Amino acid sequence: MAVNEKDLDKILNRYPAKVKRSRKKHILIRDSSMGQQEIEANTRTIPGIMTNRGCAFAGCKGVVLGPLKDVVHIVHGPIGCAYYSWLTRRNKAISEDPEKNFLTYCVSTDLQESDIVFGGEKKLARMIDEVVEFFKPNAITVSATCPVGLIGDDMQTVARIAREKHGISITAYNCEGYKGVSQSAGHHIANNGLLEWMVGQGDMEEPPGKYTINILGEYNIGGDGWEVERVLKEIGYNVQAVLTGNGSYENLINAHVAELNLVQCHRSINYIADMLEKKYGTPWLKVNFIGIRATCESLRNMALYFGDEELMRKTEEVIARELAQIEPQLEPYRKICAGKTTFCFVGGSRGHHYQGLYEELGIDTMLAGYEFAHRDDYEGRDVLPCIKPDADSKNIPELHVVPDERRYRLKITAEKMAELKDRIPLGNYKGMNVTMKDGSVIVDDLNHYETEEFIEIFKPDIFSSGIKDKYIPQKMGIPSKQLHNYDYSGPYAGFKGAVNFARDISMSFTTPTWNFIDPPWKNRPMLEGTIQSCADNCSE
Ligand code: CFM
Repeated sequence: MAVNEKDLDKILNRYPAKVKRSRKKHILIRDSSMGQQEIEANTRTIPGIMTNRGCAFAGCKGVVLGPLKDVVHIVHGPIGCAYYSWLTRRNKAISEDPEKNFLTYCVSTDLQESDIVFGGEKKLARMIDEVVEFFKPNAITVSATCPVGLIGDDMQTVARIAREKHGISITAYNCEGYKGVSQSAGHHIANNGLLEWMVGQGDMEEPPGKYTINILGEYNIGGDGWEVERVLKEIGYNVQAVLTGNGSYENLINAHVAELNLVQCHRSINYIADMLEKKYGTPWLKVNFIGIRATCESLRNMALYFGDEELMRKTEEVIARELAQIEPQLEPYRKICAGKTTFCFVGGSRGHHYQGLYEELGIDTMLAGYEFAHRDDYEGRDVLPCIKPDADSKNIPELHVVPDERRYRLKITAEKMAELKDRIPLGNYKGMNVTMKDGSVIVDDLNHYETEEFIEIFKPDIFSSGIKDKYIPQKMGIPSKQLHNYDYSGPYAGFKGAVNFARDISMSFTTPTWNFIDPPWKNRPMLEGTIQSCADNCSE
């Protein structure tokens, strides 16, 4: 089933004219003959539209900072924001020292009406004292929710005084929910804080071993990061820090010693990847450990970067061994999945990352998009100079980063860097659009109404979704697979993760549940008519 401009118009015509004009810019029909197709992204959702987006607080505390396990993350605000961002993302963590894993706690200043009227600074200061006394964490972060910004609590000063008092890292993040158009703003705020206050605070001067890397933008959802690390360690890599899945302040402060930074989720972490290159001279490589082909390619690109024969040999050996193990396991699932179709709509990176894995199972992506990504995640980083800053993006501070006088050093020569850039995505990401098939649809900030309409057009066999949208397709008789928290399953990354994914998707297709529900179009009459009043022609 293909879609054309007329079909799109039919969907958009239900909107008021102004809304239609706006939404039209967020939807593309992929046509490679048109070269770079521009899409509008990272702009405010129109009030009244049922979006799946979150807020800046979610992006800062929930996504980027929250997974650091040896840190107590204080939510400064009313209890709801803390409660609903408590353990819902399935970013797993395990600590050698169980006393230093605080992720299971929900810590909040629980602001009451009197605090909103008279200010919450004293309460916050008291809470920090208590947290230090009870938990003795390696660090504390304080994230602001909406009312804190409105009443003007000076969290930065509270944090500075507490830092001096307790002698540990205590940092505050002005990530009020309304700051920016989505959680994406919060990613940026958190990236700034990690660079300013954490990375580089350790005293390591040299990498602790050969092939020392950091993994950026891997959050260990359902254990993804563990599967990736298993393979990397087997090849011989030394993972210094992960930002931030199963990550720790303890390792993060020495992240400056890495020879290479891997970037898994470009959207949430590209800021610090760039800033680390400027400050320490560490290049970043775009990787994707979702999907078998993408995993193999990422591993091979890493080996090319280090340019070591032994590393390349070991990489091929591990790839061959892993493939021999998983291929027979995938076989029965491939038979179930062959010829099926999907929608792949996730937050900021997975809408792209999962398409390759679907393809390997024989599943075609008809529609894809991101909730809150920016134009570069669709069109590639070459578009960055063309993106005009607006009032919302100017709201988030840009750090002015300069090379660290003592620690900056080029990890590879400038010539080698230039040569590698032609061959591998070093410091570059080409975005989602180029990998999508002609005729497929790309939608930014897909909403509930459009979801229903596109489902009726394409009738996909499965829908990749989050908690807010998953019940729309399910009520229409179409299985959905949450690609945010994996519906309590996972890991889906790397080699073994691909088998888990194939199994879960196959179960969705084969469960008899769907025999009990009919999609709306099944019972709808083929012909539609209207009944006219007979008043004009009738004699009575
Ligand atoms: Fe990156 Fe993520 Fe994603 Fe994201 Fe998220 Fe997430 Fe996501 Mo949900 S950091 S952009 S803000 S890959 S929580 S682990 S699944 S929307 S596509």
